[in-house]
Amino acid sequence: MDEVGLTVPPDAGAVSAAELRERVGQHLVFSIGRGATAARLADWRLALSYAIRDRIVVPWFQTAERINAADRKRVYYLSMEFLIGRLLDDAVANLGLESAAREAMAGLGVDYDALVRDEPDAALGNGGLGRLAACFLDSMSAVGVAGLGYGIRYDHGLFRQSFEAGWQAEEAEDWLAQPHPWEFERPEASFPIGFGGSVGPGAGDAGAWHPAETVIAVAYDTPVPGWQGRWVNTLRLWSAKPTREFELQAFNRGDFLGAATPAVLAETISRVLYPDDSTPQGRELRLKQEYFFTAASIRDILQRFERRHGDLAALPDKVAIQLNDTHPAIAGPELIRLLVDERGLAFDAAFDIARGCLHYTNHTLLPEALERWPAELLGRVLPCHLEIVERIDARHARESAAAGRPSDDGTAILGDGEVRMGTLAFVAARRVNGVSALHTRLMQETVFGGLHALHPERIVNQTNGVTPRRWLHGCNPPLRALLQEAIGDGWVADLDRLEALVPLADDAAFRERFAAAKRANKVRLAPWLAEQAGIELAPETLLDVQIKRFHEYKRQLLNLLETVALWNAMRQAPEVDWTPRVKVFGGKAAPGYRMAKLIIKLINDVARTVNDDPAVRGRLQVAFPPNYNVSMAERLIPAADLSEQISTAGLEASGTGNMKLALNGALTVGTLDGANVEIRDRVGEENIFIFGLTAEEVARRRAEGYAPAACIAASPRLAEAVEQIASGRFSPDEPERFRAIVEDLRGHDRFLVCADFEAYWQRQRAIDAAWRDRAAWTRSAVLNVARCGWFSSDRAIRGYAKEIWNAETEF
Ligand code: F58
Repeated sequence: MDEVGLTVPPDAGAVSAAELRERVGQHLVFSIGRGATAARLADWRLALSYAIRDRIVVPWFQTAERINAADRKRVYYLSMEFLIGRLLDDAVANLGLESAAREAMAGLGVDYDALVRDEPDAALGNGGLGRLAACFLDSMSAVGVAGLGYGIRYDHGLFRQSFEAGWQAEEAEDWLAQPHPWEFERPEASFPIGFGGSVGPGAGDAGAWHPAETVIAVAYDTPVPGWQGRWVNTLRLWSAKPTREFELQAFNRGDFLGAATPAVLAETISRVLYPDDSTPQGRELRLKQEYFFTAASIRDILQRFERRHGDLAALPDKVAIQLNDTHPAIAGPELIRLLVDERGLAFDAAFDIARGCLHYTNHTLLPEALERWPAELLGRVLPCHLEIVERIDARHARESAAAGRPSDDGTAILGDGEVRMGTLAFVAARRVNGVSALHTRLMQETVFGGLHALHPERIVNQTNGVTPRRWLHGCNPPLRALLQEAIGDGWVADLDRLEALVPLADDAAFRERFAAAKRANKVRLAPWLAEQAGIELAPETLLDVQIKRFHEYKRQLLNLLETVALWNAMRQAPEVDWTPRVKVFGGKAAPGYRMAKLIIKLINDVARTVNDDPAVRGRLQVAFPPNYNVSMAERLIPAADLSEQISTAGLEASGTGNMKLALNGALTVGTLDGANVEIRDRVGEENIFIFGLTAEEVARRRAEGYAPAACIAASPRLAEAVEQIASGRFSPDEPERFRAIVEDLRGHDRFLVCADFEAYWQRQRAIDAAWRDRAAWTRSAVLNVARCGWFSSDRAIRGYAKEIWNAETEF
């Protein structure tokens, strides 16, 4: 770096407020082109972001040099989604520049917090899967893994949600409307990506592919600084560009629109994030997106390897590739194709190399959410890859037969005219992991049972985690300050240190300060909640939150039925001293998921009825602020008292919101599902409210022939709530509106809402009672924080590095 005469000191943190202020002023003028008097909030935000980014660049180069010098094994995290959120405050905190940034901006007459809030969320993901990828990026930098995230630079992230008369409406999201200050465009890092065409006899034994259509994948790099800026990895997102801006012949003919059409078509590939989280869309464009970013990433990986190494057989020693769900599962066939067609390796050698590098994380066992592509479609869009998939399938069948375990339809990749991407990913991977202990066991016993019998060493568990930087240090300043005083700040990089709080749970003075921090978060939330949802949140009120995507298995409907039953009970017994509650719902439904959207409307209709009822004023309110996203989670989580994790047991792979809420001192009401089980194991049975059927009981009930009508008949309060919904009590303008919900509850109830209702109701009443002994409640909350250190994504990444990637960590 010296040779380019850089004057920026390499020590990221070492910058004074005065110096930073000077740099912000320079960026405002020379990067944004605006003077201080004309500058708008966004201009100041961009100027500060560039000034902060300047502090990251040198450590970024140094990280690359260290990785190269040590020839470290690299870890590539391939994910269709990175649900990043805002970056400014995160970068500032990671670099330890909070007070410098505040002081610098105050000196310029600008409020730092307003700048932070001005940044649009980078919402390049749907939910947990995308947010996990973002936490893992943070942790790979925090613990010093030589990691690189690959994804798509969508022009439009997840849609913006609003409510029109209580119905979800979707609007296009536009995060790139203003410059995105954190990225560097890399026009030189680009690859042509082909689609369609034919496969002829050619080099190698897989046949050469002649695509009919080609687009260019162009890289955009965002540096990802770890804690204290010591290590900076990269997020590389691909954008689709046309091979030619104009078809010149058409242009010269005067057909200007026609001349631009191929370019527009090419660019549609990275135009928009698919908002579907329930069913694989049978859409060609989605398949093209998957191949587009996977192919670009694999080529980039090979190119980087080949710059320093000759022998491709060494690829598995130097490269680990993690597939975040099956969306990049075409990586296996693509890597084999490149090794065979372009490097001249034999198929079997190429397969062994690919399987040495690839690892696959599964995030769902819901059959309708497991990706499958019609073989016809795959063959049309990726003809060469379909041939390779057939060869992989045949080889796997041979291998299995040779081991005396002939594969069957349950273990075949191709079947019923479809390519089963989960099976493909499994067969082409060295390790396959589930995301909680229960989920991993269910993978082994159910969906992947046949494959597990063939390859008993392949499926391993890595329970999810969340980054303590964003999800405690960043989002919860009052608790952060208290922790700093009580136990220092070592926990930010080593979350297990929260255990030092355990004895403080019995210290009344500490508990009071802990409760005061929670209270401060609620006071901070109140005006926002009033503005967003017309709700008055008094700090003494129990704040009960269910924030996550809308899906029937997550059972927002169970929570709502309990709300209706509680409303009835309060009206019927006004003399009782009810525990006051505010119930908050937050989340989006996939635009095509009709039932989920109807449940959203029902929540809004119930909310209106309950909130307008003077009989329950000050006792029960329902809030549904629209457009739940990462930034909203950062507001709600620190203030929450109760965390709703009530999925049908066996269906939530892990959950990560459950970890964030517990880490911020909310108590969980939950089923024994996903990582709730591990949260219970750590915080202790007495500090969590578990209820309902277990995964085994759910399976048994279903096998016995579950009839929800009997559960409804046995619970008068459930029957009353269902009847009110059926008779239009919440929709007098359209009494039949919720018929689909009622019919489903009474006749089918796939997710066993009715079976778990009474247990849930009883647990909620126990929670009401527990809230009244505030010292005991706070003690439990402290113990939740103290014992949730294990749910750090740093622990998860260290686990992946050791048990899956065989990669070093720096620290
Ligand atoms: C989630 N999956 C799981 N999928 O539901 C959750 O239990 C888990 O904690 C989390 O992954 C992280 O492991 C999830 O978020 C999606 O959003 C997909 C988006 C693309 C289509 C299919 C679903």
